[in-house]
Amino acid sequence: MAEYELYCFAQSGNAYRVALMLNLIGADWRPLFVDFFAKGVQRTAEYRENINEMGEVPVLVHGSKKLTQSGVILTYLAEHSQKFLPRGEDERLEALRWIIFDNQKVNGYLGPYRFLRYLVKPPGPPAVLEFLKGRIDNTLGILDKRLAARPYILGSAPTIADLSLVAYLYYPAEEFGFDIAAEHKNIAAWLNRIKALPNWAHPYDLMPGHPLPQ
Ligand SMILES: N[C@@H](CCC(=O)N[C@@H](CS)C(=O)NCC(=O)O)C(=O)O
Repeated sequence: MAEYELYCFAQSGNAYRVALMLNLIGADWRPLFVDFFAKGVQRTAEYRENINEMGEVPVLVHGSKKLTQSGVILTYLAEHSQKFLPRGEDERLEALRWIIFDNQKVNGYLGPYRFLRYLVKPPGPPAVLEFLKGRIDNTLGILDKRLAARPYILGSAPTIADLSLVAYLYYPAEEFGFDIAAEHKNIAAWLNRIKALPNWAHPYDLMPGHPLPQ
């Protein structure tokens, strides 16, 4: 049995944060497939009772611990591995600030936008998509500006803040209908830097469930 088990599915950027971190730290891990699309497993009473009361992936199992919320899991893995760990109080708080901004606004808007535009049939209402796209453009602009002055979110080294923020940004441009990297040159350079880290892998190669059945 692997040391770590991760409840996940390929299309989930929220789960990708954790899968990527596990790979980058060289952890012994295996994915446990959650059939989100065909069966809505995460919405069943059984899942909520036994796996995650919040009805979400990712869920990380490590020994007797079962952790949810990617920001919590990344913090746990960083502390255990001493890798991608923000150092000192200022860095810790700064990483937390960006992880919350990410959860609420960067991937918090990109996730639902991609879901309503690409993953559900028929797609969501145009007015909702237009609202989300406006919010996405604004938050990506903030992220791009942050990265103009430094190679990684906190400075010269990658931390869990970077691994959180990249969560949805490697998915194909056609899923969003616009090319994030082409439109934001500092984000593009940062994505390439993270992609060059040893053991980086694409979400569709790390987690089960891609491609979706037609
Ligand atoms: N803030 C959470 C977000 C987790 C989340 O929203 N996961 C999605 C999949 S990408 C989910 O499981 N949604 C459940 C549902 O829509 O029923 C985290 O970072 O872990």
